[in-house]
Amino acid sequence: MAQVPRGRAPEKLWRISEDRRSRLIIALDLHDNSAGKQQLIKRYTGLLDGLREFVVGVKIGLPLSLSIGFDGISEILDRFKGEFYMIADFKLSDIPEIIQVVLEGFWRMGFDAAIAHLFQGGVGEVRRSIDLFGVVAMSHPQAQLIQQSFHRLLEEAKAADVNGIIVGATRGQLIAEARRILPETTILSPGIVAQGASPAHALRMGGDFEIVGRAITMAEKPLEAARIIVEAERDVLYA
Ligand code: O7M
Repeated sequence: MAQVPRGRAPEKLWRISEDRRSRLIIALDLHDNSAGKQQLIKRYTGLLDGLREFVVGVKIGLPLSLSIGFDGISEILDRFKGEFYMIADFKLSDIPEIIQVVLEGFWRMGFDAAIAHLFQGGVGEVRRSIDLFGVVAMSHPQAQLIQQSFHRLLEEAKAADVNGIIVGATRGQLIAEARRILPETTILSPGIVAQGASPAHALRMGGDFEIVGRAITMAEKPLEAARIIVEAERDVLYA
């Protein structure tokens, strides 16, 4: 049975995950101006309705916001915040006062968590109205500069006492290293399938949750795509 990390864990995320026996967070990045807003909201809510058996968290950022606006996002939050862990991914990298105000806005909208960069410093000063995750290592091959600062960013994550960190699933060794250095910190890993990491790879390396976008949202059968990923995760977690 998988262990829930102690530390400052994102409790709602772990609770839903244990109920559903899943570590899958969906990234709703579909950016689409081809349809009307209400039609798009219907499409996204239909997608989430169909996926609640397997998905525990929903990550929303600029692409979806540009398609349906913040009021459209609020509609989705109102409908689904009771069932999923809702994450605002705008990769904040600002002065602490501004991050704090933005977190309060996200909290009012109904988000459970947000994602911030750590390299700008000061994240530890932010009074948090919702959970906060810090980016430590990114999945794309060009992320060299950030990767050179990997250990410094882990220190920053620890000092800021974030609720979790982001380490790309394409960087398995860095997941293992992050787990070694911060044994109780929740690790979220994007980069599954569309960016080359196989389902459950991040979990095998010591990560906790896998963020998946296109492999599900653009699949002909999103439910089947999600099922395959979650079954691979269960093989690792509950073998
Ligand atoms: O599965 P994909 O490749 O379609 O989508 C991956 C999602 O993860 C997408 O929403 C990216 O913004 C996000 N992501 C990365 O792909 N790489 C990173 O290093 C970090 C993130 C991320 O979510 O950061 C919080």
